[in-house]
Amino acid sequence: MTITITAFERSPDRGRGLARDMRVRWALEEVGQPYDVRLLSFKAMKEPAHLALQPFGQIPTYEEGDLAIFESGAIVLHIAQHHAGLLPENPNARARAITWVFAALTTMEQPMIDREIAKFMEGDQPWYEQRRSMIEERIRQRLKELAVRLGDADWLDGEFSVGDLEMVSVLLRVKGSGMLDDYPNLSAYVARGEARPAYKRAFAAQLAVFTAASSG
Ligand code: GTB
Repeated sequence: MTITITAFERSPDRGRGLARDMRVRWALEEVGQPYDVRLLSFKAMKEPAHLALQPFGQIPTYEEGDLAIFESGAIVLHIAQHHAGLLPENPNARARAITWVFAALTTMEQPMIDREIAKFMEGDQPWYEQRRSMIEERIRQRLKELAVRLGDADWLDGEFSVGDLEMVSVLLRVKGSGMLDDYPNLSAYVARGEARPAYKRAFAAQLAVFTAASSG
């Protein structure tokens, strides 16, 4: 059955792989599943046809046969559960890999989202600088704790898993800020993720969409 995902017709991240279809593309590339992409304008994302698939009018979504789901974390987990390559066979190791998915999407990512919301929605407020430094302190604390846990391992729990896919994706959100530079093992961890052939194929595919939209 054909897998179809949705992505921005013209991504605000300008093809830097930060929009969340990238995580789904990466997972599909890791497990070797071909997929189609339906590109959406911001207007189309808020229309009934898309709202029926994604009640918040966002990308990405995932359709396969009579299954339609949304939330990139749920989509990536679905892919990992139905195809070999992203979850260990051993039940305990599997549970730990899933734990890292949640750690990435909640404990690690939340303050990063707060930082971006503060920048775009509150950047002109007189108290913005104070808020920004408070949020960045929370992010640094999480980075420090993660760096301690990762130590000199390649991946968070043995072999590369869906937990690493989500964690690297989340850390990429702050790569441009310089905050990762204080944690060389985390920088190297992110670089290992980006060096994976599946990541590179996914990145190239989403960049090609932006390049085509910009030249058209
Ligand atoms: N929790 C949902 C999920 O994981 O699927 C969140 C989905 C989401 O935030 N989608 C965003 C969206 O559709 C795009 S990815 N936004 C449109 C809207 O809400 O109207 C988030 C994103 C957007 C832009 C950048 N960027 O420019 O760097 C990075 C990430």
